[in-house]
Amino acid sequence: GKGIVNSISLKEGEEKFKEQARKVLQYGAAVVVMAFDEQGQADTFERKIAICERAYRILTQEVGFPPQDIIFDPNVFAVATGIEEHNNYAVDFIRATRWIKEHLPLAKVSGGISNISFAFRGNNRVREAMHAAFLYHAIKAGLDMGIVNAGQLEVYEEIPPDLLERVEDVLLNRRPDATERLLAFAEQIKEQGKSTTREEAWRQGTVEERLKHALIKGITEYIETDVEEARQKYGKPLAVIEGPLMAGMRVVGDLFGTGKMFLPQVVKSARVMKKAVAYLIPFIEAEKARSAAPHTAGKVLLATVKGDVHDIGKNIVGIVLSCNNFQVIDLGVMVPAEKILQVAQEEKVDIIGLSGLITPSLDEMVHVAQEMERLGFTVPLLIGGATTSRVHTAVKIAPHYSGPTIHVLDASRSVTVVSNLMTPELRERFTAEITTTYRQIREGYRRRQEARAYLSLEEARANRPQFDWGKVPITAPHRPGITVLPDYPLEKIREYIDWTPFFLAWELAGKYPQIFQ
Ligand code: B12
Repeated sequence: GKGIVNSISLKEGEEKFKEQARKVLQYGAAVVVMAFDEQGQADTFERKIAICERAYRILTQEVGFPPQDIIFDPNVFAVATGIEEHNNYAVDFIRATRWIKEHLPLAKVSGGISNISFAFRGNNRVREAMHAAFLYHAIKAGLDMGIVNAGQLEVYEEIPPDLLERVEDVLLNRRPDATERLLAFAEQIKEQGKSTTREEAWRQGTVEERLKHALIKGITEYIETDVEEARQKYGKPLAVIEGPLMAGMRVVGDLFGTGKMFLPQVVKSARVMKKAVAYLIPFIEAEKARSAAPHTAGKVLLATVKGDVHDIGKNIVGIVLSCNNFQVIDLGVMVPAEKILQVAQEEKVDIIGLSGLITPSLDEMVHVAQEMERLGFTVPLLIGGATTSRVHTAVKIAPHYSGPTIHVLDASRSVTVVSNLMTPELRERFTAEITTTYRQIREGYRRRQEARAYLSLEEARANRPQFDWGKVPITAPHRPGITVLPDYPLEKIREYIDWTPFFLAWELAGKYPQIFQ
């Protein structure tokens, strides 16, 4: 980690500022620079950017401060205070953030998020909605980090539309009566807040909806009851994990990926998921104890690769494998290649399974495969985790290792794969099939790459689309806004369906409808 000094500013003039900056530099720390100068704290867009530009120039040109270690805090001030001059505060912060990211290379931007909603102290629902919406817009403008009470944060997508509209009216200063409208609405919500009806309405949904809601909102209160209901409905405990729970986590991932959920919220979701899985483990164990199916035991080493902390999926795989009589050695998360291979040798494991969910893990897995080859390993290498894929495994990982290298989609499939690998009569045929399939995938991939002839940069630029808007008739929409067509003939909708993703799912590359040609 790296220390961050919070904070310095031009409040006491340039000399003091430079002296403090040099001290920070001496310790190798990064620094938060408040948009503050001799005249006071910057409140307008113009003052914010002028101070940040001046501080940036002094730090980079006079002090020799690395620009990537400068974190500007362009001051978040409370909006909806009833004072007209405050109405543009959120807009000014967002604009200043965008300006800093565009004009002050490598500098970062931070902010004290909860300040924005100070006018609504005592009304958590409004405050939480304001924080989520403000973060959503500020992150889009380039905000890198923020200080916020993670317990006081709503999921952007979950803010009721009527509240969101009023909150965004205030934050984006969209109408002169925005503050009054939000205040009036806030009173209403406060009243409702006293009866818990609205809060608990989600309990009326189907079990799948309730599980999804609990995962998104990070609510552990009812998770065991709901998981039990789902277990009875789905019959098999693993089906609950791979069905509704994974579906919920996918939604969490999508919301996070689009900036509508934030890391502390995902941490809460992960806790809910872990609790749900923990509840199901005894059932998985009991189920396996009952089933008399013989299994060839073997030793499997599991690890989440270096740099990656995701372990929910790997843990599930570990449980499922141990319930199937395999001995599992779980090395945990962030495990360097050397450690994995050292333990694998010491313990004489039969199979190594790597888990990884972030893009850098894909390269780390390639590294592990290279090391296995270098050290003369022959045991099968299993690859799993949400960002891994069969194509990546076949194209990027398998060529580096002469032992079997197999992508495994989920925990249930891991049992079949490991069983096949551990059963002498099945192993050869199974690995031969995989080798052939992966070779075909590689050839298909290479053909697609070769078929792509690239233009030079100059040619591509000369080839840019030319629009002459003066000549193109632009028709105004028949009716602006959202038009809901609740009962529309499917035959008509059919014409508009883009089947490309369908073909992609079947690994048939090409765009629809040209794919038929
Ligand atoms: C929960 C979660 C977290 C939690 C993890 C908690 C924990 N203890 O695991 C926390 C909050 C800590 C977290 C942190 C981060 N996360 Co995260 N996280 C997720 C989330 C929402 C769900 C993951 C999950 O648990 N899924 C449920 C499990 C059961 O599924 P699974 O892991 O895929 O496992 C199944 C199979 O893949 C398979 N399997 C898995 N491993 C293995 C191994 C073997 C050997 C086998 C055979 C099979 C197998 O079996 C499992 C069961 O069937 C995903 C989104 C998603 N849709 O995956 C993002 C996601 C993975 N995270 C993401 C990111 C960016 C991060 C952070 C970098 C965020 C940040 N800015 O700091 C950090 C990463 C820090 C790090 N260095 O690793 C991105 C990754 C994008 C990318 N391509 O790089 C995702 C995709 C979200 C997104 N859409 O942006 N995250």
